[in-house]
Amino acid sequence: MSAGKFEYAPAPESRSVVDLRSSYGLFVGGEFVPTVDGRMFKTVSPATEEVLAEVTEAGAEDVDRAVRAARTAYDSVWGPMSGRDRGKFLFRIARLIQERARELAVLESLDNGKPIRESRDVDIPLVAAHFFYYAGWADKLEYAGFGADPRPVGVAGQVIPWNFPLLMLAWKIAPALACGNTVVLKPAETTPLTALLFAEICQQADLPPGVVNIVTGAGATGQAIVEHEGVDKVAFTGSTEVGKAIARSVAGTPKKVTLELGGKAANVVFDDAPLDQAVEGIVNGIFFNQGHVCCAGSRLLVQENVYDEVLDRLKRRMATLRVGDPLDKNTDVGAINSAEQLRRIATLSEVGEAEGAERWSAPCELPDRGYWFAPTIFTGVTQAHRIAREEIFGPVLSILTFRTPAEAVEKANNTPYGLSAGVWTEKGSRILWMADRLRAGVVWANTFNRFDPTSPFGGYKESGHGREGGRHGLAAYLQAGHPKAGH
Ligand code: TAP
Repeated sequence: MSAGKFEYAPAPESRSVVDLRSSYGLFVGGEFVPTVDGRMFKTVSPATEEVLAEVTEAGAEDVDRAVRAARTAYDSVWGPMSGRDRGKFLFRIARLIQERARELAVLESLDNGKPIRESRDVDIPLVAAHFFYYAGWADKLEYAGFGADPRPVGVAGQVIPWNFPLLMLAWKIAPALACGNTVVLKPAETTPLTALLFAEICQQADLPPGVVNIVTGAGATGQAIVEHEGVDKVAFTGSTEVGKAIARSVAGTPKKVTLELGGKAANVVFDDAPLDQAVEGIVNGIFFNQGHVCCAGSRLLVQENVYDEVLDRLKRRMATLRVGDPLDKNTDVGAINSAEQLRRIATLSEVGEAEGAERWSAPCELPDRGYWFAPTIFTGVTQAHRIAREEIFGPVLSILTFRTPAEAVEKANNTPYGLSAGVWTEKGSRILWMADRLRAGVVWANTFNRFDPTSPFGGYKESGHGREGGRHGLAAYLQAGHPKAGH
């Protein structure tokens, strides 16, 4: 963390790679178009509160236009197209993402607030990797284990959050298109810009008009997509609260639905773990992307006999984290995505103190403008505390202790969520023992926040249902149900 006062000095050479327009239309039927009623909203840089661009706010009529464009493209071009040809388009998109990687990374950091090192080295390479991976499946679907003649679902309505804007888009669009579906996607209100740049990439790739439609807006726009009768499949990533509302609204309709929701992952450190490596994993688990990560390791469970040592090393490591300008390549922790999210993090942290947990942050001054929150840990946390139960979705870690592996499992599973977990130990047998018992879709061993397009990702319990990524991720976009055993 930088010791001195942070001063925001834009990095002009980085920023100049982005050709920002002052306003953006919706991307419907292969063109940028205005909304029916001309309503617009502003998207700001969370690091400076500067307005980056104006974006159109789609209403129900605009969504209807996008769904019709998607249907026409599905019936006339994309549905009938061979998998081999669809794959060629996806490979072309993947290559264009690589070619325009720097521009995409800078724009992502500007609009989202995440450090450029992360958008450059993690988000955008993973976006390209997703398109490459699913491009490879497009002409091999009959070998994916869904029967001899797998069929697409039709038009997919996709609604995504703001924490990994372009990566969540890739997780949604790449498998949908590979399977022969067309899409209407809504990015989050606070991070629409990389989705709109992606729309330009679709044009550049000569993707047939209407195969990808991007409609910007707020929650009501998402709801209009979910409720549209012309949508065959709903894919949602976001909060458990909105996910439950979506599940209720599609119940009784023929729509297929996948929900990727919240999390409150346990990161479990045993006394035999390589502690320096574990501390890196703890820091990565909760401070990566400002903790705006559904699978963040937000509950640290440390074996009691190494608690003092782990805490000491963690505090020393936190004192070296640099918080500040997302476009600075030395920044470790960027800006909180919005004023609203900052309020939520601050409120829950105050609740943590009021309920008796002890709060600690390394000394650090934060900028006056923009949305910032110093990396924070809480000790003396009990399982009853709200900071141990609720998703904070920010750089705030709740630390608990345990004595035995059985107690670690019980505490780790004591949550309505079940998206991910981490285990740190030298013992291979203990990793397998824990992985068998942890009720989480992903269990990382001696690492954390590792993603790969070949690996399925998704939750147990209130973290949602369905899997994205890997061969399993194709199931959501095909008429057939589950992968057949033995494939
Ligand atoms: P939400 O508030 O749920 O928003 C997600 C998306 O849904 C946004 O595009 C939002 O639009 C839209 N939306 C809001 N109300 C809607 C409604 N009634 N009907 C349809 N769409 C609606 O979540 P968020 O705050 O953006 O994201 C944080 C949450 O996402 C966290 O809980 C996090 O754990 C979860 N998340 C989960 C995963 C996975 S893979 N499980 C990955 C990333 C994030 P606006 O942006 O305009 O509000």
